[in-house]
Order: sequence, then C-alpha cells, then structure tokens
Amino acid sequence: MSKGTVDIVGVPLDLGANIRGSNMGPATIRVADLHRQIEVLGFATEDLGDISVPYREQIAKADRSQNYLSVIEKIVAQLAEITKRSIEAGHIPLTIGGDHTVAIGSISGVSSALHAKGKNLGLIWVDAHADLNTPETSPTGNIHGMPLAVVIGQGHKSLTSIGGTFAKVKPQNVALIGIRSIDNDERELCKSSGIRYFTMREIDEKGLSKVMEEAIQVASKDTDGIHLSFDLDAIEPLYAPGVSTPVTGGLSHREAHLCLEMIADSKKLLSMDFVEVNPMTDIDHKTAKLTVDFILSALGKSII
Ligand SMILES: [Mn+2]
Repeated sequence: MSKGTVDIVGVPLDLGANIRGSNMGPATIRVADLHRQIEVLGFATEDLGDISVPYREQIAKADRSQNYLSVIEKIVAQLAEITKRSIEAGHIPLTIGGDHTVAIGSISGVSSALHAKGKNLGLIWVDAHADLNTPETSPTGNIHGMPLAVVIGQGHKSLTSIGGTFAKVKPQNVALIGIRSIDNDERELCKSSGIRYFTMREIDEKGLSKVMEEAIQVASKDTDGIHLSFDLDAIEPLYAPGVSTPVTGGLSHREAHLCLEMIADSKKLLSMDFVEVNPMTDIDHKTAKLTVDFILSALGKSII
C-alpha cells in the first residue's frame, strides 16, 4: 500500500538572486533519479511540472525594477495555489527550486489551506543565512534574502499578502537551523523577530540531536503540522558545492541526514522545499544527488 502521494513541483527561478544558475536546479534534481527513489520508498509521485519562469533577458526593463518583484510575485502566487491544492488533496507538496524565494509561495499555499480550517503551521528552516532581510535592511534588495521575513508577515506587501493577509507562520513556531552568515542589520532582526534560531555554534555546543529535539518542539507547539524549507547552502560546501552562495562551517553530511530523519520521525511533516541547488557550481552532479538523498530521509528513509 502506498504511504501517500508526493506532488513534485519545480520552480526554475533564479530572479531572487544575483548569482544565476539555480533556475536549472529542478531539472538537475529530477535527473538525479528523484521520482523512482521516492517510489521505492513506498510513495506515489505526481509530477506537476515546472512553473513557467521567464529568463532575465525576456523581462521588460520596467519589470526589472525592485529586483524583479512584480515577476516574482506572480510566480510565487501560482506556486501557493499549487501547494494549497496539494494539501487539500491530502498529498505532500515537494517544491524543488530555484532560489529560496520559492518558499514564499509554497509556505503561503500550505498555510492558507490550514488557515481555512482554523489550523496553524510550524516551520523548520535550514539555512546558512537567516533570510530575514526586509526591503529596508537588505544590502542588495535580492528577494532570496527575504523569504523568512515575508512568511512571518514582514516585507513587501504584495508578497506577505499571498494566500491571505495573515502571517503564514507565527515567529514562535519557527526554528531556523544552521545559520553562520548574517548581514549587519539582520542580526537585530534575528534577535527581535521572536523566532528560535540555532547558530552553528549552538549546534557545535549542544549537538544536532538536542537542537533538533528543541526545533521540532518549537515548530509543533500549538500547530497542526510542519513545513520544512531546506536551503542546500546550509551544508558544508565540501559535501554540497553546487549552491549559489556557499559558506564554510556548515552542517556535515551526517548532521543533515540526522536533522531530516528526526523530522520524519516526528510524523508532523506536511510539505517541504529543497532550494538553491545550482548546477553551474556543482561537481559531478554531487549536490543534486545529495538533495535526493536528503528528500528520502525527510520522507522517512532509515538505515535499517
Ligand atoms: Mn536561504
């Protein structure tokens, strides 16, 4: 009997970043044997295809202002509709990016499906960066540095209102794991936001297993399920070189698996994103293959 249906949706978007190439992430992850391996694990898969994203060169000058905001808005709004329907169908939406901007869409859709039933969503966000910038604090204006702020209700109105004008996740239900590269003005945002963040130092000191116990508690308290947003740049670049913004000092290969295995064990996972895979900087398809291994761990693959 099938364990459930995983709805796979690709978002070939790199407009949220300066560095190009993560728009090829969905293709490279699919080619790494994604569907077959999910099916071997006992799930059915439905591939909903890729959302159509224009290349930068196709975008009119007027729409290039504000870091492609008007284009990004439409794409993440489409994704929100897709993940909402997927949750309503009782499926597991798996969004493959694309830069981290896509999480605005996936989370807004899942959260609005829950919100319609008076339910709340918890969030585990794994990342080297905090992604908590707002248009006021961002040194670059790049939207892939803002998605976590957007889903807790801060930033561009046109983005925070996707899926309804409510905060998609309460800050007290957000666990941010693996951070080690924070912009100056973002430090204060981290401290004042009310989210529970775990820096690499805290992970070093406590060990990842303790950190994950607490993270799962944070994301579970008074919520009806967890969304996982996993940025491959959280991983030490030695293991995951194929990302747009690598930062040394990250999670080891095994720490990442443990993180995902513990989330799977919690039985609370509703939906997930795997983002920022960039084949332009990858070596021998390594990061895309690792992403597939991570997705399997999140879906409950265990060693024995
Ligand atoms: Mn990120």
